[in-house]
Amino acid sequence: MQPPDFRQSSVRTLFAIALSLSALGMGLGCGQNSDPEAPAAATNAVMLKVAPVGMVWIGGGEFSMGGPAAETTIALRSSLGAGEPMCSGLRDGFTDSDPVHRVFVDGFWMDETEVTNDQFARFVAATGYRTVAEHAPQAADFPGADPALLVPGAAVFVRLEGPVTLEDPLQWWRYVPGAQWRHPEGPGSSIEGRGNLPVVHVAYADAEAYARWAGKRLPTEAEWEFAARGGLDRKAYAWGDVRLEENGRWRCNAFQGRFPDADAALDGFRGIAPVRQYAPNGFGLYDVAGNVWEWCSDWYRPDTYRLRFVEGAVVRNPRGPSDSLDPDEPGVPKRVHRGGSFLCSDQYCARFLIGTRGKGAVDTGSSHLGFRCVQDGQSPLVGGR
Ligand SMILES: [Ca+2]
Repeated sequence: MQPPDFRQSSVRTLFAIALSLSALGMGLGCGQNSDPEAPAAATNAVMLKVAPVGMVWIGGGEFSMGGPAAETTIALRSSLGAGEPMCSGLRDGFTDSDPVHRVFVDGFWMDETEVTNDQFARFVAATGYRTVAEHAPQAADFPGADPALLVPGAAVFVRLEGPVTLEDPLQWWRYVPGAQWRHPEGPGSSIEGRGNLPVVHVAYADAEAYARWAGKRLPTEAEWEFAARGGLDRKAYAWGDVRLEENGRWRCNAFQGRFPDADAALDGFRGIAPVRQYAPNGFGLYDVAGNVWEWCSDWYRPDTYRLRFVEGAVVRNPRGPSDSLDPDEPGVPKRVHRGGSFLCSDQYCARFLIGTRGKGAVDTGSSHLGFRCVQDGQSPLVGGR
C-alpha cells in the first residue's frame, strides 16, 4: 500500500488526534480570522510606471496548463528501483492536473521570491496582525475537548531517527502547541537569523491579509503556473525537462534520500532554504519548485481541469471553481497549493513537477507552506505585454 499524501490531511486531522477526538472535518474555528487591526483592502487598480520593489513583470500570454505528459510520468516511474516507494501521482497519474489545456492570462507583477520572515515581520509590526496559528481553537468547534488542550499551535514536520512505513504521515507531522511563524518548530525555536527564509505557518487568511496590506493579492492558479513555467512550453519542470541535478548543479531545494528520516541534503539544504539559492526561472522568479508550497487563490477541486476543458478552446483568465471539493476530506474547504516543498521527491511527493497541483484546508498552515503575491498593473514595456 502506498502512503497517503500529506496534502490529503489537514491540521484538523492533526489537531483532532492531539485532542484524542473523533472530530475529523470539524473546523478550528479560527479560519475567518478577521483581525480588526488589519488594514483595509488596498486597490489593485493602480497603473504602475516602474517595477514594484522585488517584483517582476510577467507578460501575459497563452500556455498549456497542467500535466505532466504521460511519457514523463512513465519515465519517472521507471527510474525508481524495484520495491522503492513511489509518489502516488507517479503510480496512479496526476489525475487532478489532467487534461492539459490551453489558457490565456493577462500580464501582472509577481514577487520574485516567496514572502520572507523579514517581510512578514514588517507587516505584523505595522498592523499588529495575529495569524491563525496564534489563535486558540474554539471550544464550540471541538465539543467535549479538554479546554486545557485548546491551545494555539500548528503542524510541524518532525525529524525521525529511523525509517518508518509511509502509510501514515502523522508519524512525521505533529500538531505542536506554540508553533507559529515566529517559532516554526515550536516554543524554543525562533526566526532569528532566518529573516531571508520564507515565512511558514501561514493559513490562507494570513496570506490574504499580508497581500492586502502590501497592496497586492494572491495569484490565481493559472497565473502561478504561467509564471512558474518561465516561458517554457509543456516542460516537466520550471527549468525544462532535465532532472533536478545536472553535473552537480541542483535546480531547487527538495528531498534526497530515504523519506522521511534520511534527507541527504545533496542540494545544500535540509529543511527550508533562504530564498534565491538556486537559479531563477526564465521570468526571473526564484524557488517556484521546492522549498515551500505556495497558496493560490483558486478553490481546489480535482475535476477543475476536466470540467473546463473544451477541445480547441482557450480559457481566458480562469479563477477556479466557485466552491471546493476534496473527496479525501469532504466538507473541508481547500484552496490550491503549488510548487511542492523541501519534502518533495519522486519517492513520496513529486509535485515539484511544474504542472501538478497541491491542496490545503484554508485554516491550515504548516512548516512547509508559504506564499508569494502578485499585483495588477500596466506593462513597463513600451508597446508590449
Ligand atoms: Ca533539500
